[in-house]
Amino acid sequence: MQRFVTNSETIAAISTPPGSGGIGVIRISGKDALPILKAIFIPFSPACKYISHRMYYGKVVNPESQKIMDEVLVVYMQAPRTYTREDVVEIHCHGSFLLLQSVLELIVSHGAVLAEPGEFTKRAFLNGRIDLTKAEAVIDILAAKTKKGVDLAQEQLAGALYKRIDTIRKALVHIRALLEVSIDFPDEDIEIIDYQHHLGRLQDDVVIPLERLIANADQGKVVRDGISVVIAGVPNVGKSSLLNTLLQEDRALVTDIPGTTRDSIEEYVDIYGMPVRLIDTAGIRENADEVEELGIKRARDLTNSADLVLFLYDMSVGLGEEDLQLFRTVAHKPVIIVQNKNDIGGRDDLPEELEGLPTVSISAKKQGGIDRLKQLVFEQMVAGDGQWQEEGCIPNMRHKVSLTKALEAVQRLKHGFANQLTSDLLAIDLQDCLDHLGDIVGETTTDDVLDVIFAQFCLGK
Ligand SMILES: Nc1nc2c(ncn2[C@@H]2O[C@H](COP(=O)(O)OP(=O)(O)OP(=O)(O)O)[C@@H](O)[C@H]2O)c(=O)[nH]1
Ligand SMILES: [Mg+2]
Repeated sequence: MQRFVTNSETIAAISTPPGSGGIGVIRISGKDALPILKAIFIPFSPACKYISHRMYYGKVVNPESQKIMDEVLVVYMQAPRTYTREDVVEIHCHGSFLLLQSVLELIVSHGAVLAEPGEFTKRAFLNGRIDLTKAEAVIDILAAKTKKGVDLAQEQLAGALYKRIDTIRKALVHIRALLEVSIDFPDEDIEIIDYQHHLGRLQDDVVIPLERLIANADQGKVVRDGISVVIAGVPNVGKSSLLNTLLQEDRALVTDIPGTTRDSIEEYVDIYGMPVRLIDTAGIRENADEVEELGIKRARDLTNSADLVLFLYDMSVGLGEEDLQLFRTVAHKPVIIVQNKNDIGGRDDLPEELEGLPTVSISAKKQGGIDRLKQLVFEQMVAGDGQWQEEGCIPNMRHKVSLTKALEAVQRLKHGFANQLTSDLLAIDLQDCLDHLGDIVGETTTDDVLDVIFAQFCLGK
């Protein structure tokens, strides 16, 4: 099913980020893009013929006041070889935000409407240029926090997920075609439905690929969204020093006074290409003052919701009773034991309670053992068989919901085949499965879901 935009207005927006830069780009899309350009742009070369995909140099002039607004480069791109598949014009102005705003106002006064966030990409989707997984990949590329995130989003933009879904759908459509033959000739006295054969095909071509994609979504979630890692420990063990070392910047205050960090501090760090939300917390101890107590409460809450805890203690003084008490409050979480201050010696033997846990000895101050620590964090993040890494394909949570529903439908379908139900009954579950797969690529997705997806975009994209 192909969707088409009906009654589409010409839209315009500033497509470069807010703030000032060397240049700023205004994008216009729709049937009036070129007439609007001609109304406000005067080319320096009289030979300018607005050949598609060619840049022209000239000035933007307000036709009423004759005021010159900027010297610009413009490009007209004729439909359908454009981002939206409509006529598109880009005006490359100087990068002042106020200037861009006034040029945009001029464009609007000539008949364009301001684009909603994501509206250019939405039109690309509605005009059939990209499927929904690719549109979402554009969001992911814009939002990616690490190189790895960009790589994965690019795979999706190149159609990695779409192709897998499409292969599954083709298998189902093939079975549906065979079923339809038997619906058309119900009175023929031959057994047209080869139940056993279909069962095998469903298992190999539909169930197994769906299960793999769902597993990828679970395991790969960390690459997409990152994980939160809390640094926990009693006061003065070097939590803030570790945050600074991992960030390679003096972000948190470090002093030898216990209780320095009163409120939690969060920063993103890149660990082998994975986004990690690293949180330094107030040292947890008894008998803290009122303000510190609030920080400690927050530290406990953050630790409880973290994906991974770095439990830090000072190995130069050894693991004390206070450390052990704190450890017991985090022991139910995935934990890495971090023995800090190894530059001033100490003992690295651990009580039985902590044995067998991933452990690393470091010096936050002298930056020793940090690579080993990063490695341990990375291993915790990518636990599992790492299949998604090979496949380069990680469905997001929206996809996962639809994949799971599709899998449920195909399980019912298998049940139907096993019980040799009639073809018209089988066709219901089969269609159900196809519909859920259609949701992923955007063919059967409802308008309100589409609105939610495209609302995640920034303006001008
Ligand atoms: N020798 C040595 N000193 C360290 C190391 N890491 C931290 N320190 C020192 O230990 C003291 C406390 O460090 P912080 O990073 O402020 O410790 P913290 O755990 O954040 O302390 P609170 O915020 O008070 O809970 C400072 O004087 C640091 O310089 C280390 O690896 N080796
Ligand atoms: Mg601190």
